Amino acid sequence: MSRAPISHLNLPFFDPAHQSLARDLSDWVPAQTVDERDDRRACKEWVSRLGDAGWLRYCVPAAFGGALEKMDSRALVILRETLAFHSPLADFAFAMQGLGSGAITLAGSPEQQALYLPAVAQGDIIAAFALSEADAGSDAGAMKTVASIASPEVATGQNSINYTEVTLNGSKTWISNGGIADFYCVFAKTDPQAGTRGITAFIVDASTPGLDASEHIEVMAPHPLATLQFKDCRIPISAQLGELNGGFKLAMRTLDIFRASVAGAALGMARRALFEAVTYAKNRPMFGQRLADFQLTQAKLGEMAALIDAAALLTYRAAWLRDCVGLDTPAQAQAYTAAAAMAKMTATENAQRVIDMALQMHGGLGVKVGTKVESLYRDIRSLRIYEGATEVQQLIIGKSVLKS
Ligand code: COS
Repeated sequence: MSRAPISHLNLPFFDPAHQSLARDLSDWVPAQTVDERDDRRACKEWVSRLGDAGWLRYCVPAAFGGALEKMDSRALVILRETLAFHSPLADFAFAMQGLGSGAITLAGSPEQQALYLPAVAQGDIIAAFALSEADAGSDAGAMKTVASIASPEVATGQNSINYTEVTLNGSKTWISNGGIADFYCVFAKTDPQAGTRGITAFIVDASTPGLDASEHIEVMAPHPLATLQFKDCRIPISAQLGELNGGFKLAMRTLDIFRASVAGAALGMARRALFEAVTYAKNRPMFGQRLADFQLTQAKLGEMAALIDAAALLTYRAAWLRDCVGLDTPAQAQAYTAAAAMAKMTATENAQRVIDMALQMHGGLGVKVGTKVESLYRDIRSLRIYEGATEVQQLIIGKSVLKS
């Protein structure tokens, strides 16, 4: 397998450091052989390898064992694009370490950051982000999981002390890394009447009594995914992440960082599909010539390449806006949120089309289980749904257009 293409990294969005990051990772990934038949075991192995090789250090800031002073969106995009080109499961393992710990990077106390982030960056512990519920996917604010905060008197011999604890009750679903994670960043209602302004984040260690993460969900492109049940799950108040009732905005800010990187993953899969299509078209004899010699094939390849480049430019623009323009003013933050939504929507939708065209070009081989285009066809599908479905991205962009 040749390495993922990197010539597009000459675009002005990138620094020489990004180019060498892509080159180094493009050399490293194809040299890894991971048996991916058991997705949970394989995901743990990818986390461990990505940690040992230092790639997970891009998921956290330098103060806590990260590679760079602050999280760099362009590096995240490049890492995900390159990993997804070779192995969508490796990309998943990488991305979930970042998404699962992102809220701690953004809002954790120094103690929480020191406890979790270096271990995430080493691949020693596995992170997960627990926002969605059965009836609260796109409408994240409609969640029903409740976190009750109380300070019961605890008897200690002759004295009693006041100990503030949080009790979680409810259920989360579609939780990536569910069942293999060591901790979950859980979002729950602390003021159920206050809508999105009544949600708080908490860090819940997987071994906490009252948390059951054993319900694995089988999906068309297998990866670790589970439903979590919280039954009188008690955690100390020190597990609160960020401000009381500030959880919804924290979730949105965390998703904002990673939405541009989902676009990067989609790009990697689309580039791989184009590579497979070109290789096949050049080698497949048909009607006395090669498949690639037909104008119909050339037109399709042209369309695929243009769809990829359009997605790439939006993706790199979003990452560059975050890294180089910043989010300091409301206008900058709004511009970035809309740009990340455009990137995620366009890259995932275009990748689905590109992969479908590549599969069609392969004819019967395209639907044969085990061919690369067949697995890409399944791998890409969930990217149009998770971390904000295409329809949610349209809504975010539309709201931004109206505001501006
Ligand atoms: N950054 C910071 N704050 C944000 C924000 C962002 N990107 N997006 C929204 N907010 C703030 C708003 O400014 C608003 O603040 P105030 O209460 O001070 O007014 C608050 O959050 C609520 O925002 P809004 O009214 O837009 O919330 P909605 O309930 O209408 O939801 C969408 C908006 C649909 C965009 C949101 O629910 C969403 O992103 N849903 C998809 C969730 C998702 O990605 N799920 C997948 C989980 S991971 S696989």
